[in-house]
Amino acid sequence: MQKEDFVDRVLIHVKAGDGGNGAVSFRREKYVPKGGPDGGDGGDGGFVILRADASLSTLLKFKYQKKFVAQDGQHGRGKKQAGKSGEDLIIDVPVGTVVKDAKSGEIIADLDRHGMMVCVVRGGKGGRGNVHFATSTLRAPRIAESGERGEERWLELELKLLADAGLIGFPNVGKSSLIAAMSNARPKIADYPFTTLIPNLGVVRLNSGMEYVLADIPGLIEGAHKGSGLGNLFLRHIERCSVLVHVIDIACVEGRNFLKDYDTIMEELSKYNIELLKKPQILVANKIDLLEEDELEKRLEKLKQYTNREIVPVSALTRQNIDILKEKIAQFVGESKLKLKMLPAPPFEKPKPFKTKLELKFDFEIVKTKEGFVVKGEQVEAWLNRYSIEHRDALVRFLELLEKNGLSERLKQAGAKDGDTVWIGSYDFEYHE
Ligand SMILES: Nc1nc2c(ncn2[C@@H]2O[C@H](COP(=O)(O)OP(=O)(O)OP(=O)(O)O)[C@@H](O)[C@H]2O)c(=O)[nH]1
Ligand SMILES: [Mg+2]
Repeated sequence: MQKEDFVDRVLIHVKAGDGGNGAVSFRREKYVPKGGPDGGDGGDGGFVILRADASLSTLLKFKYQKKFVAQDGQHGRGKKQAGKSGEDLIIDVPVGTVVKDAKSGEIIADLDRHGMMVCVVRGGKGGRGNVHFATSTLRAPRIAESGERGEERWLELELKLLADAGLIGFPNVGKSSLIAAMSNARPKIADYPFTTLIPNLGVVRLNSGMEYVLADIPGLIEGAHKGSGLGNLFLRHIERCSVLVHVIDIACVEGRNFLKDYDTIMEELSKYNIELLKKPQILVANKIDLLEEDELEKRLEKLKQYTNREIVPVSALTRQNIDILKEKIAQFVGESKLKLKMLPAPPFEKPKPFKTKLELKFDFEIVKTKEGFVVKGEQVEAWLNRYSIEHRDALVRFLELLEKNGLSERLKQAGAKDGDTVWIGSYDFEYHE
């Protein structure tokens, strides 16, 4: 498996808020027996929005939460009071997350900039209150719109795991042992060079909740930039890490010279791509458990003088200073992520709330059942959802509309006789020719 194949993938379900219903209400004043309509509008449902955040590195949090629901809009009330709109729900995902519709596989967005946002489901439009329905002939309208349901869908989130930091160094210095001590990765560890043949990724999590992705990269040797020991392949992976963690065997178990080791690795980096030397680099002196304290001090001092870099002495074996190293890398990763955050995100425009389109001319079916004749159709459902026909004027208006679209004629064709029952939604009436 190549590093390109380390993919985090999760399915989540998102639902936007429903719109609130419009109110049917009439003014009540002293000495005015029947005031005009004053039912306010329902609020719009909240949207669900995904936002890229450079401080995140993985999709792990979605293993624990998969359902996301934005707030509903509130219903309208009397005295023309509009219902409050539902709050939008913003879900933060790592930069680099590709958002797909889980059903169709269609790519909705590629969130590759910090702060970039995409609306994945629209809140339902709030219904209008009866104030909007007064006309010269209908002064006290008992009719209002219901709120629309918010959209919902399953999403697939996919993230190519890119290592924030990479462990580099000679073979056998303890890179795999270190990633095993710091993260969830469980690579093969053995006392011979070139144990690791492909990069391993691990997620390091700190007590603060911060997390980053660490790569264990196979050992480099002299001539790596020319391809020795597949080094050029591994150097390509190193190019993609923002922080380098350079591991040195300070105990020099194989009679190595740690200063020379340091130089060799630095030279291979620079020969492959001089830009690699500009990456933030932490020096890790591993295997300190093998040295007496005096000897260790002497060697660390020498290394410091020679490299002029910050050094973290650790032991992957005894875990001494592992937590300090985790924090140190986190600090470097945090700084490099800060730079990512400076890049401007493309502008975000929130779409309009969702509202079903209602047609004045439409077709429908008459289905004969034991209970009577049922009027059915997509637009019939849409109209019934928009207007609750327990309000008298809404019912009258809808029956008129159905009649214009040929209701009586269709019922007759279907074999309806005087006295038969006809169903429209939950409303039933008797058919007369
Ligand atoms: N005493 C001691 N031994 C260690 C320490 N860290 C690693 N080792 C040993 O060093 C050997 C090599 O460790 P690995 O983690 O496989 O080294 P590597 O750098 O991943 O090696 P390659 O994959 O070959 O590049 C193993 O025998 C480890 O047990 C340490 O801190 N102290
Ligand atoms: Mg290894």
